[in-house]
Amino acid sequence: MNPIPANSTGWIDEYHQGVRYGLEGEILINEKSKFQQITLIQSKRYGKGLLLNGCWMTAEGQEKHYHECLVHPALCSAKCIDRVLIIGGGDGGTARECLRHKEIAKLDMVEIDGKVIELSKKYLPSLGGKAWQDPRLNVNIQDGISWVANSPNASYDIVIVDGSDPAGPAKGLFNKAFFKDCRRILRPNGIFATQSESPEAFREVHIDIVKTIREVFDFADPLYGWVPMYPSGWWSWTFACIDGPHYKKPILKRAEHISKECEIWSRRWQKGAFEAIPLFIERELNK
Ligand code: SPD
Repeated sequence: MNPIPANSTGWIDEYHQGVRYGLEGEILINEKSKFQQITLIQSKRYGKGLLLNGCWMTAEGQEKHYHECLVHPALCSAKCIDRVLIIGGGDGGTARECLRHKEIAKLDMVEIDGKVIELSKKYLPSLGGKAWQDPRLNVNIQDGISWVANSPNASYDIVIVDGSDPAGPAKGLFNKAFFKDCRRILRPNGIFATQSESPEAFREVHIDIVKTIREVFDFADPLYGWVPMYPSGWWSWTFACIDGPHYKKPILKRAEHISKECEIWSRRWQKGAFEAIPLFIERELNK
């Protein structure tokens, strides 16, 4: 776990070997839940922010860079989006973006750490916004891995994994057994989406995630964008399907409606982001 010292210079950093990624601000809350160290900060530049085990998760002024890119490639492209599952996502940002889609009838969200939800509602209310009151949202405080393992076959149109980094409570959200269960619970035309780390700061981890998803799903592709506060700023999300790369073809009417209120995501942005695969990653994936 990364240390979070309330240091004298007012910089709050995520530390890795030889590098650190920081925002200037002050620590509001720094407490240990049953699962992890939860830190909430007030930053000078990007509003309030959240770290788990010393790693950046989100900040009010940057969350759209992450949540729009995780949610809309899947939700704008799948034929049917009646039943949706989010694993993780305790700050509420992923649920908020999902529930902008009126075609969703039921959204199950499974977050292992109730404390993350409680503190996000209090300190980051704009992330969840109206989603917390939406009757379509069904929040479950429990382990996402067992939720997926116990869900019936073909029970969801969309499965979104909004976990933290592959260590601590989120470690089991990146292995083959978990991805296999995600495939099993997807309906035939469904789309799976997960955050898949940085192609620069965590190159090996990123490659391993994409390769593992490709071993499980018939179609899978990483999409590249930016979350400036995350390690290196360069980030990725990976989408997968069983019967064709549906995530690459957003439905025009739905996409136009959704992108009207987006900051980052649009059909055009998405097209470029799938194409923007760095050559070193493409070589590794083709080996
Ligand atoms: N190091 C950042 C990994 C991304 C984790 N998910 C962010 C949660 C935002 N809902």
